[in-house]
Amino acid sequence: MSQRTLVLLKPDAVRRGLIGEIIGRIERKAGWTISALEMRELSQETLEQHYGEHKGKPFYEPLMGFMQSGPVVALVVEGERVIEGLRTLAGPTDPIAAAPGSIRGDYGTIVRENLIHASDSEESAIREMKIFFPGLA
Ligand code: RTP
Ligand code: MG
Repeated sequence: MSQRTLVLLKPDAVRRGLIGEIIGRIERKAGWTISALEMRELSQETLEQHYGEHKGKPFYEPLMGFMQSGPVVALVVEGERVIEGLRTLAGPTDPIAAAPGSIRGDYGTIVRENLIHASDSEESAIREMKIFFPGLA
């Protein structure tokens, strides 16, 4: 089942020079392709749309600040079961709980600065792709 998902390489990944490493892992998965890619800084409005489900939680404001601490790389990735697959490749939210071999498990230690976002469902993917790539068919 071919799907599309929205991925963000968070500001820590960009700052630490891990763009190539992370995109390389995605590209090496059989049959997955990158169908859109852009580096950009995120406005408060864009972030509120993206992370609105977390508004009011204790980590929300620090998350907003972190996500605006530098540019991110936004991508749409397309391929077989890519929504579940990218969540697996990223690993759990807490990098210390993430297995080595996953992106968060290999490179992260801090929950907030966990390198990558990937849509968590088909519904989220459609919603998030519209936020970051409104022109995408
Ligand atoms: P994401 O949405 O970024 O792909 O991450 P996720 O689904 O694994 O985790 P989620 O619960 O949606 O949380 C969104 C992001 O907020 C930061 N966070 N900080 N306790 C904390 O300090 C905390 N909890 C979450 C992380 O950057 C997390 O990825
Ligand atoms: Mg999430």
